[in-house]
Amino acid sequence: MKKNKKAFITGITGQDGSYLAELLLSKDYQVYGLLRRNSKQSYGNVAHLKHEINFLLGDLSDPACLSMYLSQVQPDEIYNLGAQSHVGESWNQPIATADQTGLGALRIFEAVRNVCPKTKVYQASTSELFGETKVVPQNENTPIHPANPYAAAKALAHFDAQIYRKSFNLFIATGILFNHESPRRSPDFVTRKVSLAVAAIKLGLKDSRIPLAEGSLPVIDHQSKVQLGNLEAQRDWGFAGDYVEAMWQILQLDHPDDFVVGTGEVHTIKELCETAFSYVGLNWHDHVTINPKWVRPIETGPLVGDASKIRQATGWKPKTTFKELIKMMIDSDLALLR
Ligand code: NAP
Ligand code: G4F
Repeated sequence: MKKNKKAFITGITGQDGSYLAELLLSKDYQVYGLLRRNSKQSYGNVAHLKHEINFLLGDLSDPACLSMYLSQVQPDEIYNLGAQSHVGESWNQPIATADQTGLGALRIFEAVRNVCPKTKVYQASTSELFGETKVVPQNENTPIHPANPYAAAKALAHFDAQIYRKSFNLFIATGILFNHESPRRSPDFVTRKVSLAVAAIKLGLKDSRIPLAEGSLPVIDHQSKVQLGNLEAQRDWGFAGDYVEAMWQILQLDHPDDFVVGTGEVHTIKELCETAFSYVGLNWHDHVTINPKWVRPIETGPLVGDASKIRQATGWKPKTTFKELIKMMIDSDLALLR
């Protein structure tokens, strides 16, 4: 009889965790998800799947619970997506970020080494590893040069993934993913902050139905403007649904390796605003203002991914264009706020 594969996902309530859980369930995996206990017993982005996922209450800060669960479940695959994933916030919470984002990964690798050394592990690395690089586009050989506490924590996890792979012959692969977004993205990130603002302004909302973004402020201010930071920053934005396919592909290979995942296309925050506001017939100049509070002490980039290696190894390529992604997010936010 064919055995269903077992996958253990950390960060299952987040954006990527939810798309990955859907993908693996569609492939008949048994899905186990590490769920942080919270006072509201909320399931985040996987509330719609709560009867299909085996939730295990725990935390990446607790090595005992990680070893216990991995020893009990003996998963075929682990996807370590759990992290304090907000770059701006990492300057305010550097120690928590180092612990969850950096040491959290190391605790997973240690548990795997001790209790399930045959399990394949995917580590969520990031384009932020390249930081202030002047090399464009970036690939797996581009020097690592973190420029914020989040990136430093991810660099620790990335280097340990490579060290544990070589030292203990473990299958630990990394995906160096460039920015990927979706209607499930938290409003703390710039694409969703903008898509929510566009929808709220288009619908003329001025009340408590307007969602909260960074610093728990409404996404638009009393003048119906969205307050942003650096409009010149450049990012390579793809769709999260496409990128979880790449994560799965990376673990289906015979050997663990590091893979850049991106679209190869770069846009400024200004272009994001122009595309988003013009989609609903508005001029972004009328609705965007700068608040220095959202300008970071050090900006990274331009971050642009050269995904030739994964394309060659697995055939993976992004399916969703930048414009399609922005439209998808705005359509979803218009429906949400209506
Ligand atoms: P996200 O939406 O912020 O989700 C983060 C997840 O991590 C949430 O489920 C969160 O749980 C969980 N988490 C945080 N601290 C934890 C802890 N101590 N113990 C257990 N779980 C914890 O992030 P995402 O966008 O899905 O990204 C997934 C991963 O890919 C992250 O590691 C991120 O750094 C990395 N990454 C993301 C991108 C991107 O553009 N999205 C690009 C490159 C790399 P709660 O719901 O309980 O908070
Ligand atoms: O949307 P962001 O906050 O994403 P950022 O910093 O690139 O990080 C995301 O992608 C990384 C991969 O490269 C992941 F590793 C990480 O976990 C996360 O998912 O900011 C994007 C850009 C930045 O240059 C920022 O300075 O947008 C600029 N920006 C301009 N105004 C803003 C704002 N960012 C935010 N969050 N809010 C603003 O008002």
